[in-house]
Amino acid sequence: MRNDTIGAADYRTIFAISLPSVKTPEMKFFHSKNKQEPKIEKEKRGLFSRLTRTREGVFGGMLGLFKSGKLSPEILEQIEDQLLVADLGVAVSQKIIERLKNEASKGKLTNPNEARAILRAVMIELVADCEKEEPSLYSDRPLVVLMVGVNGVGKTTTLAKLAARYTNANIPVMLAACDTFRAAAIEQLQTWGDRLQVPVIAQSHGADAAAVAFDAYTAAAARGSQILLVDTAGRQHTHGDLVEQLKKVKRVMKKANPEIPDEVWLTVDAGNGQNVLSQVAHFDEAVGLTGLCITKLDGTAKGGVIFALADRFGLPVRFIGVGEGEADLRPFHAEEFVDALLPEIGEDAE
Ligand SMILES: Nc1nc2c(ncn2[C@@H]2O[C@H](COP(=O)(O)OP(=O)(O)OP(=O)(O)O)[C@@H](O)[C@H]2O)c(=O)[nH]1
Ligand SMILES: [Mg+2]
Repeated sequence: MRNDTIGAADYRTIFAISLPSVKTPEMKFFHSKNKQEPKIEKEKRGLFSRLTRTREGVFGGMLGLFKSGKLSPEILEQIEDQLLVADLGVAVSQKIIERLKNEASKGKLTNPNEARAILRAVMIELVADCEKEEPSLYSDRPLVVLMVGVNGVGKTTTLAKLAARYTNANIPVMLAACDTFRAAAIEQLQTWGDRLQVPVIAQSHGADAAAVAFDAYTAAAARGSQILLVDTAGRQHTHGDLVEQLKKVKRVMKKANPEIPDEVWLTVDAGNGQNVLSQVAHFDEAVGLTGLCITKLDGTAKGGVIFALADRFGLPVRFIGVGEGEADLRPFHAEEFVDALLPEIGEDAE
């Protein structure tokens, strides 16, 4: 039976993904194009297979350390080393160690299963506040998301994955090619636009990025787009001119509508480890961040950096990138993420 028109709530249930709600008195309807959207179990399995490096490289071995049922100082030291390898950072690693010691002193840590349960609880606690509802859409103007970050972290790819995600839910998207700095950046975005059949507003290489952003918002509002995703040039946060240009993009956007951008998302590469902490601090100071996208979790054993970020900044983790394809983007769910990092006992931990 064909069922092309389904309500947003039904859509969420059927496809088990959280989509943004729409700020409108009347109900918005999403049309399903993609009947093959993964169910939550499939998504979970997918995530599990993508986080193999951090899970097997770090947490599997670590749970094995609890086999003796004793938490000697040497074992605690090895556990801390493993946590540091996964890039949870010193502060978070020490918090976890303290918790383990505390539970051990109550006699609650006598085997790997108990260790897993305690680790799971403490890790979920650490990142629970980073899981947030997706921002609501507006009925009368596009939601504007400004994507920022240093070179090569995956901003443009993440933006394209987001465009695919919204397009699949029949939410009209527009892209703004505001990376006018790097040669070929505009073409890269246009290629994605062609592939996803999403309009791209662009000028030529070297054009004023702020002017492109202004035009793109005007076009998106005129054409009834519900989301405008703005690509920007990869810049080192220490590169003063480019940071100023980014601030200008934000300022000029506000001339089109003082409320925009609604969201400023910093993309960081999980493989960059603790360096991402200074990236977040600098970009937050320069343009005010409302969320993070954490990419390349599939290619690194440093997936623990999310815990360090949560501990230090507490910013929402909007999405995680687990591959190069357009479907390799997941909303961040604390429990699902931790479950994908911790092997079941009798599996990798043996
Ligand atoms: N394995 C993996 N690769 C990714 C992921 N996200 C992005 N990439 C790859 O990272 C590389 C850089 O991605 P871009 O999206 O061009 O990065 P960018 O931040 O826009 O780069 P600049 O515009 O040069 O600053 C590309 O080869 C992407 O395919 C991810 O989640 N996993
Ligand atoms: Mg780019």
